[in-house]
Amino acid sequence: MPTRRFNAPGDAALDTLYEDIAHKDLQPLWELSGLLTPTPSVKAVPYRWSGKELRDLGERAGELVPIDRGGDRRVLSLSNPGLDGAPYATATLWGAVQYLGAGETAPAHRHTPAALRFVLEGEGVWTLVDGDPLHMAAGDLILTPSWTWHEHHNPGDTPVTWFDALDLPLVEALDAVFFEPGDGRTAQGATAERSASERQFGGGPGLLPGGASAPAPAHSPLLRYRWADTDRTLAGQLTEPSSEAARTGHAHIRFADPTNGRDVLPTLRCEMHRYLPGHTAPEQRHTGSVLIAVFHGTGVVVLDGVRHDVAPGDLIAVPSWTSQRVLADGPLDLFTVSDTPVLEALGLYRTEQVSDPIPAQNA
Ligand code: 1HN
Repeated sequence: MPTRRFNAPGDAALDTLYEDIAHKDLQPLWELSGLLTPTPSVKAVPYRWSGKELRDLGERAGELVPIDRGGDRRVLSLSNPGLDGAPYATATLWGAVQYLGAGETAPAHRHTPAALRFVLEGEGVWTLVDGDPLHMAAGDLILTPSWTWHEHHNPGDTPVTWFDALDLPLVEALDAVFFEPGDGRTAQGATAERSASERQFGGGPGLLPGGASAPAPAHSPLLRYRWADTDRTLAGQLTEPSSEAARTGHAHIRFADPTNGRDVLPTLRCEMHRYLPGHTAPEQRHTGSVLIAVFHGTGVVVLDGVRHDVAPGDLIAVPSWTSQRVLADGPLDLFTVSDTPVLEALGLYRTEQVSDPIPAQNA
């Protein structure tokens, strides 16, 4: 029941009106407050999960919990302390670590929420996306777009852990979640060194298949972005004297659909950042939320003025309109995934510089 503000005590006619309104499942706007806030009212809080703890707990789950227990995925979801126990990292983003033991298989299924994987360490796992085997090694980005079949295989003799991100909370809020399990059979046989998607769309910079273009899917047709390419591009930005990256000490790339430059998935933007000590990237905030996976290096991520020491494997939730700046001890490589394409498409993306770009020195 809204708090009443305008009726005088004992006004029986008004009391009856309010009761009748409530009885008809209506609410008077003039009694509601807190709907239109001057800036976003965000429930999720800025938060860091420790990579070491995520690894330890994943390993223990690997020993104690069989892979087929619940959804055929051994996944620890990031549950933001501001979200009342929901298994969501922010209002719109699911984040998790997934642990696949030596010799294990996570069988095929598909769902409308889109997913991506960023490999934090190790290699040797294959994810098949609509039957196309994609090898996963440290630093690789692997896409499993909406409604594509996907299954994971670890034929090696060491467990592999990776970071999963999905737009599940967003798709759930839109009442658009569909899920279909596979038939339980998993793919067998040899896997190609380069996936079909890479052979067609990852041949080389600016080289795309000729001929009439097929109707474009809503996602990138390139499904694996290799670390060697990402690393070389970041290093190239920093060594090119005329680049903004060289001037600021902050290189960043956006993973894009090679056919049109758009984001890799309609709902999710992926980026890789390399910060050097003393860089001058400004403190800023923007609408929409971000998850950060720390890949290489150590430093501090300052969120709404609170310092979070970071190390490889750490995962960080940056809710909407949280001010953010990064301090690097040495080269610091951060993978980020955000819902920015959604905010941009809806005309809701806003950004604000919070302070002057002074060199970001770590204490
Ligand atoms: C999923 O399908 C995977 O396929 C991982 O690896 C995490 C979290 C929620 C819903 C589906 C996967 C997931 C998921």
